[in-house]
Amino acid sequence: MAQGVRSLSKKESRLVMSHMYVAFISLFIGATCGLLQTLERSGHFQLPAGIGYYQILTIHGVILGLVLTTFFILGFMLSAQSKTTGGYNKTERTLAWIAFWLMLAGTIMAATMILLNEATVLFTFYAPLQAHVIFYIGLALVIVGTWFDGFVIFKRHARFRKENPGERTPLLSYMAVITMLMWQIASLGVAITVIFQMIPWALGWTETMNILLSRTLFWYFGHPLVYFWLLPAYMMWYAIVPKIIGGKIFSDSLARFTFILLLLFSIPVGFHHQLTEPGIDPFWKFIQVILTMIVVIPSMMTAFSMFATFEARGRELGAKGMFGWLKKMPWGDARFLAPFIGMLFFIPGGAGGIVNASNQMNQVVHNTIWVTGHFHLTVATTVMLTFFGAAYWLVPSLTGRTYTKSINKLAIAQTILWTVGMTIMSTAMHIQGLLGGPRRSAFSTYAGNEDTAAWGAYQIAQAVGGSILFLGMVVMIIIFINLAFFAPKGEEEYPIAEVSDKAIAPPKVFENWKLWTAVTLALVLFAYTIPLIDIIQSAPPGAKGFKLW
Ligand code: HAS
Repeated sequence: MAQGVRSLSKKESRLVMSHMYVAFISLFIGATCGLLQTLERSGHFQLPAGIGYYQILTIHGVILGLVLTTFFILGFMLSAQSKTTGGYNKTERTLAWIAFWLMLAGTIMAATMILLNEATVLFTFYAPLQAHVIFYIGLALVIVGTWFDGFVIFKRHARFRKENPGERTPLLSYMAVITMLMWQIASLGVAITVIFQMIPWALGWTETMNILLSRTLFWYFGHPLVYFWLLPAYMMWYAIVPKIIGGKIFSDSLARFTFILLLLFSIPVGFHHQLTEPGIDPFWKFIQVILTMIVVIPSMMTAFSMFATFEARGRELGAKGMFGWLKKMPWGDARFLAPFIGMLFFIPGGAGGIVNASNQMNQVVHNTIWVTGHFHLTVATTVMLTFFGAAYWLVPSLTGRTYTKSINKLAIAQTILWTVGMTIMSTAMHIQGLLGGPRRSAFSTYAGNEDTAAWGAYQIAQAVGGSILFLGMVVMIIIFINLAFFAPKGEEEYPIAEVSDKAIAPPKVFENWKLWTAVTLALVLFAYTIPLIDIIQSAPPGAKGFKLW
């Protein structure tokens, strides 16, 4: 039998593919729950066997938002770093496996509790909703697991610099370091609330907790969490999509600078999720709204960079005018089409984010299903379509198989299904949100109320969109299984673009990790110290001094 050629060593391919199996099993479970939710909200379907709406919603959010993303992202980043730096040594691989098993054990613990209806607390697990302690311990294990991966990524990058003095570090490894640095700093917040507040409370050691503090620590982590989803998609846009279209990276320095800005400004902005929350001084909300508007800039730089890449390639192929490049792109290749549609969806997704962050407008949309529409455009389309596009080359390149024309056709169909389904569902969510429709709310909670009659049509539209998305998910799973186990053996390229000859070399200061870590921490301290002191000192019931509970 013909042997396939893998893009990474067999050991590393196995490591990365283990992450991919968990990610795609999660896609199946989570998206199935998503379909059930939209059907139940349409008012024409009731969940069987006494299963509760909020239980399904918790599985959907945790499995897709936390598990699928984390496993896919870490798998992808390990593969990209290994590919561009020359591979991991035994210690690094062992640490990455420890990370994988810790995350998997944590996931199984948390998922079991949700399935037993002992952790119906949604993906944000806000107190006073309380879960079984095993759920929180599971979450803590997942986070600790990701820290191990972070150390592997830092260590490998440092080893590359030591072994290749004076040489430019690989762009994808650099971006992975920034992503994990942001993640390690941000996840401290959620780790603190889980370990010091939630676990003692769930064990009954403490009767109450400072809820505002726990929500603030959660959102200190929650916004960088959404950038933890976005940055790997940006890695693919900057370094991989140019290769797929036959072009080059427009500017290595611009890409690195964008990532530095994302590191600096994605953490001190959590209050934009708490704009309607009493107990936080409006001045500090205002400061964090300004910082939120600043973190929009690196996304604008990314848009600019992508346009430049497309235009430069288009002109090489003879395109004229500002949008002539559109005719020259490989539309028939799903490895390009999927991430490109992801980019397109980020235009309304990002605009919606700016609406959310604008204090007055936030009062209109907060806690409405508009917000759900926003994150289905951003994470569920921009990020997911980019990840699907990557899976089409990543999986066969790791399994020593090929991405055939027939699979590509199926992948185009999946991209179209996802685009159509998400357009219908998220548009309906945005409109229903503007009409005041609440998010996270089962049909039964407002059925029969005359004031809410206008929402009905939008909920049916969401069920139609959700059903199309479900089909898209099934097609994606078929493609994944095919690429992992059945596609013809061969060699599939791991596409990484070269930097354009016209681009200048990045300045040395970009590798000054002490500086960037210090500036990040300084911004965090600036944005959070005084409000946190306030939140702790003014904790009810009239407590003075340090009060976690
Ligand atoms: Fe958000 C809530 C603000 C981006 C995810 N967001 C959420 C929640 C999630 C989420 C999950 O300020 C709900 C959390 C919960 O459960 O409560 N968000 C923003 C802002 C941005 C933003 C300012 N969000 C994201 C991304 C996410 C995500 C990215 C996931 C991946 N978000 C908020 C706020 C809330 C919020 C408030 C709280 C709402 C509330 O009240 O609860 C910005 O980062 C957006 C910047 C993006 C841009 C777009 C740049 C466009 C590009 C595409 C270029 C296209 C090309 C193709 C090249 C400015 C890069 C062009 C081709 C042609 C042919 C034209």
